[in-house]
Amino acid sequence: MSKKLSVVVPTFNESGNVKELAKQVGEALQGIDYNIWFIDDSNDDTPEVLKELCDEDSHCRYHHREGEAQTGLATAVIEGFDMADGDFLACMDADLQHPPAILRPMYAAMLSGADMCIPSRLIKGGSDGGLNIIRKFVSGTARWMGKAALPALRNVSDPTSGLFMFRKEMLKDADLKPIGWKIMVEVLAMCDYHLIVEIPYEFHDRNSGESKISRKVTLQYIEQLNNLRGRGIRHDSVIVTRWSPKFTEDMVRKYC
Ligand SMILES: Nc1nc2c(ncn2[C@@H]2O[C@H](COP(=O)(O)OP(=O)(O)OP(=O)(O)O)[C@@H](O)[C@H]2O)c(=O)[nH]1
Ligand SMILES: [Mg+2]
Repeated sequence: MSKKLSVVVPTFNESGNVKELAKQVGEALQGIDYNIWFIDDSNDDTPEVLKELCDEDSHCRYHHREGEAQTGLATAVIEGFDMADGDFLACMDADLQHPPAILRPMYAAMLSGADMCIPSRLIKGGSDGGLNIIRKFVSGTARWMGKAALPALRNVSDPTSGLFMFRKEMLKDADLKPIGWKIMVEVLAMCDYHLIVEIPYEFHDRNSGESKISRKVTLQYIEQLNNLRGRGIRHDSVIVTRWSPKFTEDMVRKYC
């Protein structure tokens, strides 16, 4: 039986990106049963653009949050995970830094039996898209801190990104506490899983609009790691497999 995929996309002032993202996701997932859930906290015209998009494209849904007690990226993604009806859930940024074409090999990895697929910029065939030295340093430090604090992150090459796919069932008994931006770190520490597949991908420059990253996000990450050190569950039998670019192509041909 075919497996449905829901792609959850958090949005904050991304009106210049959402239509292009939906188009590219549609091209990537031809023949696959999928939908896209935009969870939006914008204060510009993004909700109007999302409404238009959802009227035009039956694969798209959106939920605009206003005046809710909690806003922010983490609560948006977790709300999206709760609302989405896919067997597999993916999380992807709206600004096209995560190329939508990667969704097809991620889906193939899930069909091959993975519990989670984590694309990586840092394995053979991947690239960070020429991040400047400061962003490289910040991102490297975040990874180092995460791995030092949490054993669950140690065998994963790119555990702090916002791009991943997993079986929705994994959320059933997981106690996710949405603080900050690093949802995948929370999933890796709190969910039960056995097989992770890593596939290479090329990170891109933001397509349009501005970055929302701030110093507060860094402080929240430290708070999150500290909190997860006490709460994280044991992962005794996890296997992390890395696919080469060639093997990834073969698996797409086999499964999709
Ligand atoms: N719903 C929601 N989405 C958010 C919020 N803050 C950021 N986002 C979205 O989260 C994703 C990641 O944010 P970015 O600003 O691209 O962060 P980044 O990729 O680390 O920074 P850049 O590399 O500069 O783009 C984007 O899709 C944003 O629109 C928020 O408060 N609420
Ligand atoms: Mg971005």
